[in-house]
This record gives sequence, C-alpha cells and structure tokens, in this order.
Amino acid sequence: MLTILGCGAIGATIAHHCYTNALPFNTVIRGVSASFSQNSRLKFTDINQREFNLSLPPANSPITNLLITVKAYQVEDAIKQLLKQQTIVDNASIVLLHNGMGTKHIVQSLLPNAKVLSATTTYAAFARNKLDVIQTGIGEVLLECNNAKSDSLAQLVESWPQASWQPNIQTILWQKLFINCAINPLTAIYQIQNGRLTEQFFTGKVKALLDEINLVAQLVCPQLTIDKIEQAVFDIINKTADNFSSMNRDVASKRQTEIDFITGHLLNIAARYALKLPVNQALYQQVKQLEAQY
Ligand code: KPL
Repeated sequence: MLTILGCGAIGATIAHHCYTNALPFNTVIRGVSASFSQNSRLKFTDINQREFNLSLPPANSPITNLLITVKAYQVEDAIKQLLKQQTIVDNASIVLLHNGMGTKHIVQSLLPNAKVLSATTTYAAFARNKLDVIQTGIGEVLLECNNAKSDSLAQLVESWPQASWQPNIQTILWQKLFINCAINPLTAIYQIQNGRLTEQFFTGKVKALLDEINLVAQLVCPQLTIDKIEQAVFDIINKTADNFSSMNRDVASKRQTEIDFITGHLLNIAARYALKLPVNQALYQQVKQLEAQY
C-alpha cells in the first residue's frame, strides 16, 4: 500500500496515477480535520481536460510506503504530526518528492531505520483550490535507485512509463537545485516570468549567480561543469519562458517560499567549505525580507 502525504500538485498527480492504474493507495492530507479527511475527494483535471473525481481514502496504520509530497519546509512537522496519529513500520520506505534539498537527514533522524529515498519530478500541475488540481504538463518521475525498492514502489514505477529508477539521483538533484537557485529568487524578487531572464539586465545577474554556484558544484558534483549548468539553466528558462516560477507564485500569494531549501541549502553547503557566495546570499536575504513583509 502506498500512502501519499500531501495532496497539492505533486501528491494529486500521484493519486491520479494510482487511481487510473488501480494501484492501492491512501492519503494523509495535512491541515484538514479528521472528519474532512474521511470523505475527501480530489478533482483532478488532466492535460487533456478530462476531469476525474476521485476519493482519497485516509491512511491506516501501519504505514509501509510513504510518499512525502509536501513542501520541503513542511516535511519535519508533517512527519512529527503523522507519528502522533499513525504507526510507520520500522523499515518503511520513505520517498521525498519536493523542490530543494536538505530534508533527507531530518527524515532519517526522525525515522532512523527507514529507507529514505530522494525523488524528483518534472510533471507540472497547480492547485486551483484545495483538492482541485489542474495538470499543465507531462514530465518524468525519477526515484533514487538503491536496495530499498519495496514491492509497492516497484509497482508504481512499473505501471508508469514516465517513472524510472535513477542510480545517480544526486547529480539530478544538484542540477535541479542549481537551476532553481538561478531562476527562482530572481523571478520572485522582480515578479517576472522565467523568460524575462534572457534580457540583458537579468542575464548578467544569472551569470553572476552561476559563477558562485560553480564553486559549490566543483566540490559536490564535479561532473556538472559550469557550461553544463549554464546550458541547463537557459534551456529551462527558454522552455518555461511564459511560466512563473514556483517561488514567484509563492511571493505573489504571500506564501512561505522554499528559499531555505534552495538558495539556503546552497549557502549551507558553501559555508561547510568556508566559501562565500555574496550574490546568492543577497538574493536569499531579499526573499527572506519579502516573506517578512507579508
Ligand atoms: O522548478 C521550477 C520552479 O518553478 O520551481 C522551474 C524549473 C524554475 C520552472 O519554473
């Protein structure tokens, strides 16, 4: 049985896949009362405008396979709350599926014997309202490959052509983090669409961020050269030119951003190596200031 924690864009995408492929799943929906979670239904509009109205059965103990789809800054609290209500088996498989990095050691310390796997997705969706999710793009679901493949997770991957096990997920996660560090804070602070970053004024700023990001990349993931990172960043900027980044939307809606697990994580790693990244640091502080003004 798969238990999906959180039912925003990513959680809903997984629930919809399980529903349409008859895979057993249940859910833990944060921030709603027990009575609500008994009868929750998800309205999911897929990329072809087909509407699905699916029932979200509440999780029952013991949890064996947990897909955590809440935002990085909610992960610790979500697990602590869950542990008050449910049992998670000692050697459960826990999949972390969120933007940013830096939660794995938190989860491992709360669940010392669990097999904690990182994952990432390029599926695009947004929640129009709570439990009303619109899919806007088909992408991939990439899961860390190690000995911890439970039957339920194996079934999920086998049933999903866009899902795969990745022996080298760390490189993929670092690349995604570097892309998010280059795009998200600037588009949030200036409240612009991603495509505006190709304008000369912003390109200089992106390149200054990348020069610093490269200092960290050389230490943590040397196969990601500055050229590869720059190419990947501008590819994403061009492919998502008309989109607003997730951090842009968070600031526009006065929500907490994922800055601590994006630029904040980069700065933490840099500090471990006594590196200073003043350009990234300045954007980090600007986003924190914006959040403080809500
Ligand atoms: O992941 C993204 C985000 O918005 O968080 C990017 C790749 C920047 C696309 O907007």
